[in-house]
Amino acid sequence: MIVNTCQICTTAIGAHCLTCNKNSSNVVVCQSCDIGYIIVNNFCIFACGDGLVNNGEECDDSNLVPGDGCATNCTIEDNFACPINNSVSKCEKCEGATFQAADKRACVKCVNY
Ligand SMILES: [Ca+2]
Repeated sequence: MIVNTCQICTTAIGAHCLTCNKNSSNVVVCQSCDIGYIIVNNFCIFACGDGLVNNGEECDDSNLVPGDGCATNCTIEDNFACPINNSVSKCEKCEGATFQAADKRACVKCVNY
């Protein structure tokens, strides 16, 4: 039996579960979560800080410390660059004659004209 209303999912499983169904043991199982959340042990937990760049995150450097390039909500902070890879984000500050690229994935060298 497919159950896909938010109310049923959140009542049965907890907040942030968007879709769910019942397995053969009649247990409600979460199928998908709000953006920024991942399923762990049938609960949707906030995925920012887990060290993986999940759906809805620009970066994830395994912590929730502001000022290191990846903010507490897993967005890239101003004047930092966080290259994309599938593992932990390693952000660098754009210092010297560099500036943050539009996609926030690299520091771009300033060019003198
Ligand atoms: Ca994450």
